[in-house]
Amino acid sequence: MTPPLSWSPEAAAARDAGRPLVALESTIITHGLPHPRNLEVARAIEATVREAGAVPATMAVMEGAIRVGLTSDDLERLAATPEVAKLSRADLAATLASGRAGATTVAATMICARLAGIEVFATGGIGGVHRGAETSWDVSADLQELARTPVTVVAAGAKAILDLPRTLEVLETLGVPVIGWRTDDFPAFWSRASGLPAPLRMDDAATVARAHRLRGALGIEGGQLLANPIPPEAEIPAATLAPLIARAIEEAEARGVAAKSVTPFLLGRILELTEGASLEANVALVLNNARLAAEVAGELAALPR
Ligand code: PSU
Repeated sequence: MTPPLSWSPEAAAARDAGRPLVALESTIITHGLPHPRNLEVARAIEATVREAGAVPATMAVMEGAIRVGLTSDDLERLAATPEVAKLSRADLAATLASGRAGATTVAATMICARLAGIEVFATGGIGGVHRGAETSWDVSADLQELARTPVTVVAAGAKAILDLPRTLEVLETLGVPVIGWRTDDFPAFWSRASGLPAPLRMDDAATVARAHRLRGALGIEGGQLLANPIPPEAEIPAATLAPLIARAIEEAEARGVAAKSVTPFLLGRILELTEGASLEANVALVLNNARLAAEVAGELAALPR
């Protein structure tokens, strides 16, 4: 059985012409951003990739196929559909088999990108080790996927709602290269710095692209996390956010929010508690990541396979 990939005309044309492609996820649209802003932002992310010289391929599951690139109508439909499944490695095949629609998380988007031959993917922030994971065992499948699937993920670090020191520990254990983009400090999503050192640092996209290909050549499985700090003018200082994050986590615990619902719940509460400021920061950092991913994709397209 061949993987059921369904390419958009734009993405297929780019593939056939050997143009640089950037994979994008759909969970950020369905679970990360509020409707109707989610549609506007999804379009802005795609436009940013195009302006930076690459072609966007937003991934989603629809009608039994993995969509590699969504048409404008598909994107509109997905952004407006409530209760879309949030797909990771565990449920990707099952959802395809059922014919139901699903949005791809970082983990699932990496799998789809690899199947489509796309080496770089832009998102907001990866999932990681949740605070209190020593009792809840809540660790995002995104971390394991980075260890297994050869895709370079451009993100503003891991979301600041997480336990960032433990997230970095797990990435180290799994052998995932965590590369600070023009920074020595691991970014904290809405804030530029977490106060934790980024294990690696790179300052030019050509080196990121070469390192990606070299991992493959060396037979080292897995991808890379390119940690790109939010632009300075858009950041929210970590000290402003800390008490709001703590409050949102307390509320999640009190309400018994668990598993896949934790991240969307916390993002939603922090949006309310910051009176929308966290959303503007989230948008700014995603667009920033889309631009950098397009640059890396351009460098990858220039390298021999
Ligand atoms: N980046 C954002 N917003 C999001 C996400 C990423 O700016 O909502 C999504 C990604 O799909 C990521 C998921 O895989 O959050 C993490 O969810 P969890 O912690 O349940 O693994």
